[in-house]
Amino acid sequence: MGRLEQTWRWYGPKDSVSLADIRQAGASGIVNALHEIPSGEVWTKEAIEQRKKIIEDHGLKWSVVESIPVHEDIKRRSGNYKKYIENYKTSIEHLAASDIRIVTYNFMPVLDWSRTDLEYPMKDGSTALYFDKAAFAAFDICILNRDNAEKDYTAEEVDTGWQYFRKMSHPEKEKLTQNIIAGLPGGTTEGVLSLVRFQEILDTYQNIDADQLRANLFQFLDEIVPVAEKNDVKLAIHPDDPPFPLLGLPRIVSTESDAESILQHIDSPANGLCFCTGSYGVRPDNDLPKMVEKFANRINFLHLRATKREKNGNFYEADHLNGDVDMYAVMRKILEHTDWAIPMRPDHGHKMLDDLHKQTNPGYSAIGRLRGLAELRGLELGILRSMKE
Ligand code: DNO
Repeated sequence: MGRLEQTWRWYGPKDSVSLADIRQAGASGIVNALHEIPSGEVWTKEAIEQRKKIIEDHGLKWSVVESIPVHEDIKRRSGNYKKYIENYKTSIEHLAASDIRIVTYNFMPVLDWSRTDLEYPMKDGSTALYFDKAAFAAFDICILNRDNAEKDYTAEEVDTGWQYFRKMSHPEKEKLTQNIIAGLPGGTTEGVLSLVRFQEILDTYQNIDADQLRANLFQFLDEIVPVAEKNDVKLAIHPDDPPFPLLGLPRIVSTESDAESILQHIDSPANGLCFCTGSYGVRPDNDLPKMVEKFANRINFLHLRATKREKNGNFYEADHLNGDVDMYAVMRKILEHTDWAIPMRPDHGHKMLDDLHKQTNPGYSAIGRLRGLAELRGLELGILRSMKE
């Protein structure tokens, strides 16, 4: 029988949620990255040890790295990718030397996660993150004006995109643009971008389709998994968020069969998943409890949150126990089919209560996640007790 290690994502000393706050929230593990180190560079032993000490001085443990970013050159297998892969290996070795043994990463080209509205009002007065397909189409077709963008949408979606665009004020267009290309913590891998620069980066993927991107991922894995194995490190690939193609870019970690092909490529515990219920859960064809059962011994890290699908492919982030994700079934499968303390973090809480008046990282305010953690912790306890009785 497994159990969960309760962790919390901390964005480092500049995070408005402090380590002392996190301790009060009831988490014991910290999920952290050295965000100040540019993508591609080595994480030095000194920098890792320094951060580790800050965390441990608060009575907490640095349990998971989220993430060592994968440089775009590695995803494209272009430019300096060989050097960046060597650097990636060195960073893994350095983390292992400090006894930090779970490393999350993603292989999404250009953008990490994407939402169109970062303060979508909920009926109870809190706000949530929202993905509106019409808004995204408005950005893609009318604001970015990407060549042939219309081809990636149905005629109806193009139409709604234009209608959405025509109703927007100038500041609203600017805000949407910022939300998509620079609004989210850990967002673009190359920092704040102009639209022109953004388009240039998209263009670098022109000749890379899903098969090519998958081949590039597999070659990356061929190099880093042996290093992870040797150093007793578990890798955890995060799914595409949202789990469908955007901006003409290929996506390769969206479905059960995507995950399966990655795990099969190298059949090793070091080559595992970050099972993010909110990301996989956006697709109705992903049966999450079934996926957990099938991949249980390869799930190295868990992000627990629930998305709620609406019509037209829109979705918002619901309360942790109230979305389309059957959290009870997911958690029960995890506890039944694993045998170690998998680190879990409550993902993307609502902005609520006092946090509504504060500047916070979208999705990462304190109180919404505190609520999520409390609910998930209670659910875990209930299931564990019922399994023992
Ligand atoms: C968003 C996060 C992602 C995640 C990366 C992992 O909230 O789940 O930014 O950290 O995709 O590499």
